[in-house]
Amino acid sequence: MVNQKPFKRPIYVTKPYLPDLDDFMSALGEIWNNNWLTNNGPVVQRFSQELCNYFETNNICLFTNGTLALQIGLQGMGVSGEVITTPFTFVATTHALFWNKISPVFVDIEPDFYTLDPEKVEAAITPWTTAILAVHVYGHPCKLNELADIAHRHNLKLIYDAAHAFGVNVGSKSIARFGDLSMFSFHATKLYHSIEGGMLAFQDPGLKSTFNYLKNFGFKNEVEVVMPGTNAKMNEMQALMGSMILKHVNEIIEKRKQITLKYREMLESVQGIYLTPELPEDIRYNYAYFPVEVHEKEFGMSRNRLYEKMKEYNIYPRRYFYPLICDFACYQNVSVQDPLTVARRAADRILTLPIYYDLALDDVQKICDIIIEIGSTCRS
Ligand code: T4K
Repeated sequence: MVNQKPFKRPIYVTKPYLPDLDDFMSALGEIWNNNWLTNNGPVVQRFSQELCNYFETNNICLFTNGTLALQIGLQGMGVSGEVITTPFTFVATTHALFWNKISPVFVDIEPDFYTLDPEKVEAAITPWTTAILAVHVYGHPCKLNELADIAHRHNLKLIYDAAHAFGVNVGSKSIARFGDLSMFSFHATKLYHSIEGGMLAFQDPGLKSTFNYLKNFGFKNEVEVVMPGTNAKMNEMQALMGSMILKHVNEIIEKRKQITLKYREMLESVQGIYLTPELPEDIRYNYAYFPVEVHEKEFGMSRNRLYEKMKEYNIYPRRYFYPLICDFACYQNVSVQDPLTVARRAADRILTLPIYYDLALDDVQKICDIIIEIGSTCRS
C-alpha cells in the first residue's frame, strides 16, 4: 500500500440522510393542502404520535431544536443553583444551564466511554446542587444505575443530554426511559434528524403542559399567558422530514453498524490508534459517531497533526469535543475544582472519523489506509 490519492470529493465527518426527493415532494402536498405551516399543525401532531409509539411513552414534547428543548426542560423542572455536568460535550449542554442562570460544576469523565464519572459527581455535591446533567456522549449510555443511585440518595434531579442517543436501548428499554428527563437532538448532522429539531422525554406526565406553554410564549388560550415562555415550536416541514426518516431509522443504524465494524477491523491493530471498548451486551448501540484516540508517541504524530494531514486527502474528521467547555472564553470564569485529567486527555486525543448512511465500505477502507500510511510514513 503506497501513495494513497486524495478523495475526489470531500469526505465530511457526517452527511445528512435524505429521503427520496420524489417521495418528499409528493408528501409536501399535504402541507400545501392544509395551508398550515407551524403552531402545532397536523403533521407535527402526527409526528409526535409516531414518536410516542417509537419510544413507547406519551411523555414527550417536540421543539425546534435540541438546545431550546434542553433549556426549556431545565426551566420547566425548576432546576436552579448548581448542576454537576461534564466539560466533554458540545457547548450547547452548558449553554442551556447558562440561559437558566444555573452554575455548571464541571467534573471528570470515565476513560472507556467518556461519560460522567459517578464518583466525581458524588464528590462535587454541595448544599446548592439541585441536579446532575449527564451526556450520553457519542450515544454511549452513561453509568445509569450509579447516577440514579446518587440522584436518589441526594434528592437531585437526573437529566440526560441524549442529543446523540436516538435509537439506543438498554435491555428492552429505550434510553429515553432513564432519569427524570432526556433531550434528543434531531439536527441534520445526527443519525436521525428533522433538519433541525429536538425532543424531551420525561417521566412525570405533569410536565407536558408546562413544556407546551414554555415553547409557545406561555399561551394557554387566546387571552391567557400563564408563564413567560419563548418560541421553540417545531414546524410542519421539520415534522414531515422527521416522520419520513423515522421509517428508515433501523436501516440507517444497521448501515452505520457495518461502517463501524469495518473501521474496527481496519484500525484495531494500528500502532497508536485506540478504539473504544465494546459496549456491554445488553446495549443496542446506534453507531452515532466513530471516535478514535490518537496516542502521539506511538502513532508518530499528534491528533491535531493527523487532523490537518487528513485534510490534504480531502477527509474532514472532527475533534468532537475539543476544546473542553470550561476552556472556552465565555466559561473561563467558572471555577473548576476537578483536574479533569481524563477529559483533558480525551479532548487532546480524540478524532471522530466520518460516518454516515451512504459512506461506502470501500471509502472506509481508503480512509483507514490513508491513516495507516500517514502514521507509518511519519514513523519511518
Ligand atoms: N447537546 C449535544 C451533546 C450536542 O451534540 C448538540 C448538538 C446539542 C446538545 C444541541 O442540539 P441542537 O440544538 O443542535 O439540536 C454540529 C451540530 O450543529 C450540532 O447539532 C451537534 N450537536 C454538534 C456535535 O455538531 P458543528 O458545528 O460541528 O456542525 P457543522 O456545520 O460544522 O457540520 C459538521 C459537518 O457536517 C460539516 O463539516 C459537513 C456536514 N454537514 C453539515 C450540515 C449542517 C452536511 O453535510 N450537511 C449539513 O446540512 O455542530
